[in-house]
Amino acid sequence: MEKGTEDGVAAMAACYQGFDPVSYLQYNYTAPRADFERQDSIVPWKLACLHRAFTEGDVSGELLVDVGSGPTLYQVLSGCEVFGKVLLTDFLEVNRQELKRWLQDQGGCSLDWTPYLQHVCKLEGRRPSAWTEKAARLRLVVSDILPIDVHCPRPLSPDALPSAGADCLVSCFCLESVSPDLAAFTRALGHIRGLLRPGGHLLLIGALGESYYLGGPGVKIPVVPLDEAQVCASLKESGFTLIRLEVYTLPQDMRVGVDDVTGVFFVKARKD
Ligand code: SAM
Ligand code: HNT
Repeated sequence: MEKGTEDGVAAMAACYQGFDPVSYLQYNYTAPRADFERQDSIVPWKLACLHRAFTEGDVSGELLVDVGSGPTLYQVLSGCEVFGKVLLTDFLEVNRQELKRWLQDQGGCSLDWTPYLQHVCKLEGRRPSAWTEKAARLRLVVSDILPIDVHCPRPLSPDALPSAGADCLVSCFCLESVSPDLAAFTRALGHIRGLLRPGGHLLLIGALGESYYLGGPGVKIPVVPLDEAQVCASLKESGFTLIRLEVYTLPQDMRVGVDDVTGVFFVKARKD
């Protein structure tokens, strides 16, 4: 790594030492951003994109890897029905611990995922009360919660994946919020591409036009502000073929002062 890049990456890692899962969940995963009664709320939009992507028929295989899971589970609620094995990953131990508490079902979780599970059951045409079955399915298929660093050419430990690679990757709000600049974002995309088998799919969700977000009270984390054209160019440059890009524009009342995000993109792409 070049010196300037190395410093930028180190500065991001230092920022993340202040990340607080409880605040982050509160800021982004409660109403108004997660309002299941509203058609135009962002979280239901993300869940619908993921549901569609996993049920179109082209995404299949045995192993799904979620890159930079953070303290959240919503991003694997559809995929856990399609894949027999799901790996969750994050850079921070506090986030891996949060996920572990949910998986072990022994209490102490910072967010109740029930409305999320119920909502995705509805998308799947099941009764909302089937949420307990979905929770059990997710606990069954998540085989591990591993450390990851997308700035490393090999982001996971060498024995974490079968040599062929994963069949599918999902990654939400990770790469742009851990990269010091656009070049690092594109490079990180290339690094995670190495985790995927040829022909495997990437489902990528991220922030548009965002220059910072709060990882906790007073913890301002810089973000690479992206536009749609830059997302497409980075994908191409790092060896992905775009299948679909969708954009959600944040309504005024969802701009709640925890970041300056203006929109959210959803990408379905393939590694050739
Ligand atoms: N995926 C979750 C979501 O959709 O809300 C969390 C996204 S959060 C904005 C960014 C995550 O990236 C944090 O959980 C953080 O710990 C993780 N992270 C920080 N540095 C990273 C790195 N170098 N490699 C991979 N993940 C990193
Ligand atoms: C995290 C990113 O659902 C914007 C927005 C939502 C969820 C997570 O860069 C971090 C995040 N949302 O609206 C954002 N900031």
